Amino acid sequence: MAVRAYLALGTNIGEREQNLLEAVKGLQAIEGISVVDLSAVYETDPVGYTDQAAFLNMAVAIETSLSPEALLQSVLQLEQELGRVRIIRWGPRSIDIDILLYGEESVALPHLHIPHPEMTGRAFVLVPLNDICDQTKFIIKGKSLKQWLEQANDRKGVRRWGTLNLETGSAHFEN
Ligand code: GSY
Repeated sequence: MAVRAYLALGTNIGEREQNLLEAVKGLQAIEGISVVDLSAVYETDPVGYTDQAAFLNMAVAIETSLSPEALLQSVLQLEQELGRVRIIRWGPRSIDIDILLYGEESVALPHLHIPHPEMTGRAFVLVPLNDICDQTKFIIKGKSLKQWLEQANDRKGVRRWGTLNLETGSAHFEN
């Protein structure tokens, strides 16, 4: 049975919109994954290590027949195939793909935690996710995503940038 899962994509090295497009196309090409919705693309101030370039972030909804672990392996492999470059921990990277939600399941393995443990404090994750996800359905650490979004204090650092069109394989910059 297919499960709806949500992924977060981020990039701040190279042709950022191309990196996102390649990642979405790559996800679509994986057996057992069907991309069903895309958020808008947001330009976001770096969080954590702040002395680095702005990111483009977005969220992707998929339907998947893969288990959480198989999904993680597929995503890690895709990052490698896309030539993921990450210079330092918390630093610049060409593509990052994180599993945020896998249905309403919780996963607690040494190498995989779902819901993603850091998603509730990151406006660069919550704002895109809000485009494509029912914000009242998922309760994480006792609060709905709507509540987490309302209390996210770095929302000003998240600006709508444009959209991706999977059918035409193009990015549309809005400003
Ligand atoms: O966790 C993903 C990598 N990352 C990001 C990001 O994707 N966006 C923003 N705005 N800041 C970030 N800091 C890190 S690390």
